[in-house]
Amino acid sequence: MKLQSTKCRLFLGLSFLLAFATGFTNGKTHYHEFDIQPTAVNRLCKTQQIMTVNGQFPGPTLRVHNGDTLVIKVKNAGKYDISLHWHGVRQMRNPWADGPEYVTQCPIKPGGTYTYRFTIENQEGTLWWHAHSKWLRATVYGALIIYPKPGSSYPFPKPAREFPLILGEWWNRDPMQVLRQATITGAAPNVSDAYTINSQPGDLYGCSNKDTTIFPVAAGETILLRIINAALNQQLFFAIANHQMTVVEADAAYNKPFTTNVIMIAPGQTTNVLVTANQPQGRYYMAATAYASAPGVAFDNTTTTAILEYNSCKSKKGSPMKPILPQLPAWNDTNTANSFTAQFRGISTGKVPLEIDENLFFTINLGVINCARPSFRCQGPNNTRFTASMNNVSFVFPKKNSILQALYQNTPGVFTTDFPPVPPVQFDYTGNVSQQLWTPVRGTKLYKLKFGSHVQIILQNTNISAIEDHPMHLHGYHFFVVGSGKGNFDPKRDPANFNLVDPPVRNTVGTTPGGWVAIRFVADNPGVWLMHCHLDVHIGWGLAMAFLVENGVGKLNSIEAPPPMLPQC
Ligand SMILES: *[C@@H]1O[C@H](CO)[C@@H](O)[C@H](O)[C@H]1NC(C)=O
Ligand SMILES: *[C@@H]1O[C@H](CO)[C@@H](O)[C@H](O)[C@H]1NC(C)=O
Ligand SMILES: *[C@@H]1O[C@H](CO)[C@@H](O)[C@H](O)[C@H]1NC(C)=O
Ligand SMILES: *[C@@H]1O[C@H](CO)[C@@H](O)[C@H](O)[C@H]1NC(C)=O
Ligand SMILES: *[C@@H]1O[C@H](CO)[C@@H](O)[C@H](O)[C@H]1NC(C)=O
Ligand SMILES: *[C@@H]1O[C@H](CO)[C@@H](O)[C@H](O)[C@H]1NC(C)=O
Ligand SMILES: [Cu+2]
Repeated sequence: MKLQSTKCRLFLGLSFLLAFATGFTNGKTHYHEFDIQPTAVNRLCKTQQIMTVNGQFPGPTLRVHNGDTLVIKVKNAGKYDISLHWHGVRQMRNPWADGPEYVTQCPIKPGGTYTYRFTIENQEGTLWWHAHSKWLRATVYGALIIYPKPGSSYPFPKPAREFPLILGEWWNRDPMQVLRQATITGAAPNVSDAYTINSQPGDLYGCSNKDTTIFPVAAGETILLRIINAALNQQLFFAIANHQMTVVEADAAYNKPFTTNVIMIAPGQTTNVLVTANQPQGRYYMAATAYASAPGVAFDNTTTTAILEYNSCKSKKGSPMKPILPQLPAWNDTNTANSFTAQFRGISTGKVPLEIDENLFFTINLGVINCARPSFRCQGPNNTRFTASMNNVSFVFPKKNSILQALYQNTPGVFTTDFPPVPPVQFDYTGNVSQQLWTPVRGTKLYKLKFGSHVQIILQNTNISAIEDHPMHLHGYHFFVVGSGKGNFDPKRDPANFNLVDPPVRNTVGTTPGGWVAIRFVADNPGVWLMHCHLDVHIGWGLAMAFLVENGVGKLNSIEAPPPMLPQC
């Protein structure tokens, strides 16, 4: 007995030392195998082959606690190159696990394998994972739920039940073919045929009746919906008939709770809401439809539904009662979208940087490439090809290597570090922009940040070819959203109105159409980190850039060594 307890103490001491040395409290390690495979599914009266993980659509839900480690072995049994991104996970010093193809890794080729290994450090809430290769994320996505550390709890009463609620977008075609066609013609890609909730379009579409997603509740209880917008190209409004939602968390950061009838959620964002079943027993539609901010730009104007179903509401004869539809805002209701977003107030996720070392100003532009003469490849407006840029640089993803591998191996010729900190030309960004400014330059340009620097970025929406809300996502970080406004940012007047007290924390933020948004963060995570519009149609046109955050002093402030078996390009 005595011997055993000494051994035990020794073991405890050792594991404590180990945890201390690696900088983590010891969480659990979760092992998963993700097989990327073609899978036949039936939607909208049609059976179609799509790419999935393990044949599941949506893909597997990952459930972990803050402090846990994930080891995910990805095998590509599909026909396309692929990589996976763990959206919103900070990946401290570990950009190797971030996933965007040609940025932090070469894609996993058909038949290939790559193991992502990463630890959740000081994050809790709802995140998600998705393919980060071309348009594969249309069907390759799933929820990543991070519970508080064992022994700690949510900053709100524990809900009776929890559900992931993933909004998606469905084409009656292989999304890769939709992208391919647009890439050839230079025109905008076809809009989707349906939106989905947990991969089901719902019964407002033909032949989706029996497959509608049901969320069961018991009268009186409060449930937590972990809402994720996994749609490829569309911001969405979401509402539940006769029920209010209390927003408690977004992008894995808690906020001061507020109550609303409708939420607006952009691709890349997550929003956790509490819903109390305080209505007469019954069935209530939950519905999502487009918030399409750009006048004149085609969009999918259909509505997806799921059903909030009180347990005892099935009518005696067995045929369920017809649900009530919620009222959703008009597709162009920017005021509702903005006033929803404006309600977010953060609760302490670190300190807001007050002094700024890097004062950056990035324009977010659509644009066109003029063609010498009309051709099959120039089917954009007025015989052009669509393009997009930040600070007039249209981002080119390298092909021969990933940026991070090139950085690590010191391979020249893959990227440059001359991304401009401010627009090369100043103009009235949100006014009537001269067509001479519409065509950007192309390049793989990064912006270098010193480790630990305090960064502010003004993301300025522009009216180059169209005014549109772009949800901008930054990898490897979450950031404080300290301000936003209409028109052109005014560096003299606007900073006085910044919220430096309780700004919300996000990893994806909209740039209001014809306006600007200001974000701040501390560059404490060395690596190569992509920043891009989360409308995939715009990434393909070049609406992206990347940061190169330099190493700090010492091993614990430097990029870790790459894992074995990195895919090669
Ligand atoms: C796009 O839509 C057009 C018009 O409906 C159709 O002819 C074309 O086949 C579609 N292309 C793809 C790739 O879905
Ligand atoms: C949706 O689009 C279709 C086809 O363009 C159009 O006929 C219909 O009026 C639109 N509906 C709404 C609600 O905008
Ligand atoms: C939204 O579009 C409708 C036409 O569908 C139009 O009547 C209305 O004025 C628009 N609202 C805004 C705020 O632009
Ligand atoms: C169409 O393109 C031509 C040639 O580039 C240009 O002169 C003209 O202004 C353009 N018109 C519009 C409406 O964009
Ligand atoms: C945006 O530019 C277009 C011309 O491309 C112009 O017609 C429109 O008035 C501009 N919008 C604003 C708000 O100035
Ligand atoms: C972008 O650069 C191109 C090439 O120098 C130039 O023609 C265009 O006017 C620039 N546009 C802007 C918005 O800076
Ligand atoms: Cu965009």
